[in-house]
Parts: sequence; C-alpha cells; structure tokens
Amino acid sequence: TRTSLPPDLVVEKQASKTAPPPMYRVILLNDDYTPMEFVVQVLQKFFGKGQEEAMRIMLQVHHEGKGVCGVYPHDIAASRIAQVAQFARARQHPLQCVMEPAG
Ligand code: TYC
Repeated sequence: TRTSLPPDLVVEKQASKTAPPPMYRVILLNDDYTPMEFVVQVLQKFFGKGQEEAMRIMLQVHHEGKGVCGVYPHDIAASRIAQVAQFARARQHPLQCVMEPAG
C-alpha cells in the first residue's frame, strides 16, 4: 500500500504591481572656492542631514574629492541637483553635484 505523504507547502509571492524605481546617488564634488560652512548648510537644507553628518560628508568631499549626499529616484535626484546649483549660483559659489546610477 502507498505511504501517505503530507502535502507540499506552497507559498506564492504576491506579484509586485509597482516595481521599485532605479536609484541614483547624488554626488557632491569638491572645489577650491566654496566655503566649508556653505557646503554644510547645503547638506542640511537640501539633503536633510544633521550638523554632524553634514560636517562629516563635507570633510570627506574636501579630502577625497567627492562624497554621497543621498540616494534617490531619478526625478528627485535631478531636482535636488538643480536646487543646489541655483542656490550656489545665486551666491556666486561654484559648488556642484552630479548623479550616478546606484544599482
Ligand atoms: N574645498 C573647499 C574649501 O577648502 C570646501 C568644499 C568642501 C568645497 C566640499 C566643496 O563639495 C565641497 N573651502
């Protein structure tokens, strides 16, 4: 006679209806002219960093040439970059950031 076996457990993953968007790193670039205090202000104002994290990122950019401000979907990354460009240009600072694919 056949041995009775328990039924296999089947767990089906819910199909995702909204795929996660591609993500982009916003990279802050060093230059010789923008004041350190202004860079810290930008990191707080546009990237939601606290004083200590903003200082850490600014010093990393100052010493290593670049640093990550945040990781965002394309449209949000693009608008943060545009906001920083406008804010810096209005005050005659050459500060720039760029984006690169995170994944
Ligand atoms: N290198 C600048 C200075 O010595 C400071 C600075 C830091 C500029 C980070 C840009 O993204 C930057 N005043």
